[in-house]
Amino acid sequence: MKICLATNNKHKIEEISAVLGPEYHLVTLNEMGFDEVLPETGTTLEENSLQKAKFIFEKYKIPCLADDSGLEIEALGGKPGVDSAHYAGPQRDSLANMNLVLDQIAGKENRNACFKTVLTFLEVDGTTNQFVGRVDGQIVDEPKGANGFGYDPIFVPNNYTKSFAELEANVKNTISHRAEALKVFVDYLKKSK
Ligand code: ITT
Repeated sequence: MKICLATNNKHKIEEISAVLGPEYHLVTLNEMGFDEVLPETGTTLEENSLQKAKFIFEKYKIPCLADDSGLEIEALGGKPGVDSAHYAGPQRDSLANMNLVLDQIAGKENRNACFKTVLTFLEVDGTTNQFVGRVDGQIVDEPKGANGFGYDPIFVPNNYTKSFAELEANVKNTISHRAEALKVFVDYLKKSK
């Protein structure tokens, strides 16, 4: 079965492809000739994930997998959350986003945070399922590491001392929010065969 990855984020494509492995026939939006911005006007990860999957499905009518993810910081009441990509403004700049978060939690003792992913899988007959993954951790004082993307340099997963950006990709891809959601997705695919 061909599955279209309904995302324009090349880091997500790399991570999803690495976790799923070669037995899945994944097709990117780029390979489909799609080069527009995906609509994301919802107020939750679930809504945005569903919106992206539906948008691509309606265009191409093939099974679609969309990913909406975000970082939730306890001391900020769950922000940046659904606004993670454009927290510091429409330029969607990761460094500016991280700096804003670090400014906002400066001096705060509570550093608890989690990353969440909501995957939406929309099948040719219209069947729609969502799969959720979460990883808990701490926000550090300064960005560290060069791997990964987005907020990875300021997030240290619980039971680790290195940030997601310092850990090797294969470690992140074993314990991350995205990996957790993908495990549930794979279980679903295996059961529905
Ligand atoms: P698509 O909508 O095209 O999938 P996007 O980058 O806009 O790509 P999101 O709307 O899900 O994706 O934005 C989530 C933002 O949260 C993303 O841009 C990163 O800044 C951050 N993020 C998501 N997953 C992350 C991860 O694994 N590590 C670090 N930051 C992440």
